[in-house]
Amino acid sequence: MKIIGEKINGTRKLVGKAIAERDAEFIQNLAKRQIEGGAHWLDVNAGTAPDREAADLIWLVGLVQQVSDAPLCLDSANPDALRAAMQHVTKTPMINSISGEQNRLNNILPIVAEHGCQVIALCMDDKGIPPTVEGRIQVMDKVIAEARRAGVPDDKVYIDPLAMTIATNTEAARITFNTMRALRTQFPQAHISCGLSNVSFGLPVRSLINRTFLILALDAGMDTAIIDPNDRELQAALRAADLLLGRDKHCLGYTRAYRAGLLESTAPANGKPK
Ligand code: THG
Repeated sequence: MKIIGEKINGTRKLVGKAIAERDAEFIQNLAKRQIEGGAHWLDVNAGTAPDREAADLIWLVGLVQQVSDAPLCLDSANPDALRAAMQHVTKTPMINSISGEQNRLNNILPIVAEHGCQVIALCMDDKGIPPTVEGRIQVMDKVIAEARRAGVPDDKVYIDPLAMTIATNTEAARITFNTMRALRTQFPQAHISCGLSNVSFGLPVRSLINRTFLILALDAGMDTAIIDPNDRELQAALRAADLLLGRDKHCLGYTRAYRAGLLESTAPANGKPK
């Protein structure tokens, strides 16, 4: 599975403060640590203040690129901010995101097509997030058709079926997993991605729910996730699940992670003598 590091997100309190105060060291540390944790892309979200977003995003892009060669995942719904940031990236970034919303199809999809970007596509439109699997697939039928028409091939699209909180609807995760299974069949060349943390919103021990969701989503066909790469338990669960699902040839990823000391939890799990 590929990892998009979630931490440089201006909607998080401390990151928002670091952006407002131009605290370069704070942001660059987040970038470096996530790369050490194995992130393949770094999500960069400048927050949602319309008057500052473009300038803040450009500042973040420059800083992150000083300490990391990883491609960025530009997380914004604002076409002007995205276009501005595109002028400053050194590697072709992933764009997060398009959806069935007309504004995004009209104004963000052309940026994706013009620059040959990979793109996250959300299963929602101007009417919101459809409550059923069928509704989410219908939205994606339209988005993929528009993407193809614009010249964006399916294998550059990372479909996000959207994870809603389980606290208010205990069917929410099952709908997400079933949507993933349907997407796998419908769009075999496309990738399937997801941001996990919404699913546990409002419940205690969120990390337990998040990592269990991750394992079930991997079985449903997810190949990319927006996560905290520095969450050890999440990483260990991920490697074991990849192994058990036959996605780790010769157990190489697992044994390498073991030798790097990444798999032992901090508490003894099974009482096995050392
Ligand atoms: N889909 C897509 N993009 C997304 C989301 C999605 N971008 C934003 C969000 N959802 C994913 N990013 C985050 C970033 C941080 C957190 C949650 C989601 C978060 N972090 C904890 C905090 O701020 O306290 C710290 C880490 C943790 O506890 O795991 O909550 O769904 N396409």
